[in-house]
Amino acid sequence: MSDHDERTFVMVKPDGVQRGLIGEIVSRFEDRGLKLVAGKFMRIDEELAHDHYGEHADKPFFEGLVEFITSGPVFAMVLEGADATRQVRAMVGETDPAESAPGTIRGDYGLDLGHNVIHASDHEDEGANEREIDLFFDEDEIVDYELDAAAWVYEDE
Ligand code: IDP
Ligand code: MG
Repeated sequence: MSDHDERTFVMVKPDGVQRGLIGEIVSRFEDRGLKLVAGKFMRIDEELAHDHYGEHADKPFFEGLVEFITSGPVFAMVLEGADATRQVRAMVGETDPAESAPGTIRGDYGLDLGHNVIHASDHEDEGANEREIDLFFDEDEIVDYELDAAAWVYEDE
């Protein structure tokens, strides 16, 4: 894989779906030059919620988090690009929308920690991107293609 092929996992949470923000959010990543290589509109079941948020199992907010993430459909996706995991997290903002800068997704669309619109793999958690992609997508659901715009996004593509 070239330097432009780092993959990361992103998901519009049930609040973002209900508020009609899927298109806005996907657009931001497209506009940035990131390549959409997988997408799935789905409902998360209890088991997947526990696997996905396992690191928070001991936290007081865990039960509420599982209830929220399973409460309605989500839009899960895989994005590819240079330094994708870190760049996407920067676009997402802080965990708490109230602490997130305007211009970030959480800073523009959220006000409440429990309803922060979007999930993205944590670049500070080594391998979280690959783990989360594997959890949500089969290998044959990830689409291999050339993004013509990449020749303009990257100087050396
Ligand atoms: P992240 O989504 O920015 O990576 P994490 O600390 O991994 O943040 O927490 C996972 C999710 O759990 C958050 O996105 C948020 O929805 C929820 N969460 C985190 N901390 C709290 C809290 O203190 N109260 C309620 N929900 C929380
Ligand atoms: Mg996290």
